[in-house]
Amino acid sequence: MKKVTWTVACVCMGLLLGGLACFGSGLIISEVAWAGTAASSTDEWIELQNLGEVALDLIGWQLAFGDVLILLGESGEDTLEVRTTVLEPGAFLILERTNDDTISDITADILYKGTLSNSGIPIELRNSEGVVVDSVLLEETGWPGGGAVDGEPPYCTMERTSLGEWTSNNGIVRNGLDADGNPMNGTPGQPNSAEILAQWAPVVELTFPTEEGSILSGIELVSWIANDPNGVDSALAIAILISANEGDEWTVLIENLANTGSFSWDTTAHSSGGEYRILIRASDPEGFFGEAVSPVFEIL
Ligand SMILES: [Ca+2]
Ligand SMILES: [Ca+2]
Ligand SMILES: [Ca+2]
Repeated sequence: MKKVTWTVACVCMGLLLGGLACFGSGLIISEVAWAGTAASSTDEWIELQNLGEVALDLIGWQLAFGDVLILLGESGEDTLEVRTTVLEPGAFLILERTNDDTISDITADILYKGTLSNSGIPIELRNSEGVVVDSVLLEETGWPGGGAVDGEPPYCTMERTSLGEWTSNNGIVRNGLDADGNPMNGTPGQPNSAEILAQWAPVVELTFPTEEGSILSGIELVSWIANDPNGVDSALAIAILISANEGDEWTVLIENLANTGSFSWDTTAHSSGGEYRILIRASDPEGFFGEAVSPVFEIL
């Protein structure tokens, strides 16, 4: 798949904020760059997001890990500078370690000090009453997402999904530059990569054949409907693939069809019996695709 920069992603931002609302109802820990960046492993940063419907006064809120205590609304021992004290609904809060060059093209909301160990360290987000409202829990192997120099991709951040789970930045949807000006494998100040990708991929529905075990013969009309959530439906290209072994191997039957339509398929070109499946693949001009697969059918 082609790598795409953030400019394209802005198109679907409204949808994404709605999508993120299925998890959490207030401030959450959204992304953690515990390994730093390609420029420096000490260039760690953290992203929080207000999933609530009202602006949040951050005075009294805290982010804590190990013996590090970052006050979010005011300066403190580990909080070097605070530039944002009220977070609007949907807005992100960017915390950069040590100085504002950590993410060189984005202005931090908070500068802090303190290390996120690469072997993992639990993180707690506490509200102004000291109640833990969100946290990062470790897995047996350490961090539940993200990676360092040997990560795939390298220095990928740990990103929250709309279900509240942790995953790694996919290296496809990303923004921000590190201290050396390299693009980062993260999404500071923007929705996380899995959310964007889910919103970008074309959606395709196979409308025939759809019945398990049906028997096709002669000329059959394979039909489909496809649309692109962040693009023009008519720009989609449809390919039809066929498998004679339940989907283990696929052969292209025909390509470059319209996003919605049907194809008169001469089944007599294929041997009788067999366990056939049809796959419809819809590709958009950005290189993303969505697929629909039929149930197994026979050809007579
Ligand atoms: Ca680290
Ligand atoms: Ca910065
Ligand atoms: Ca993000």
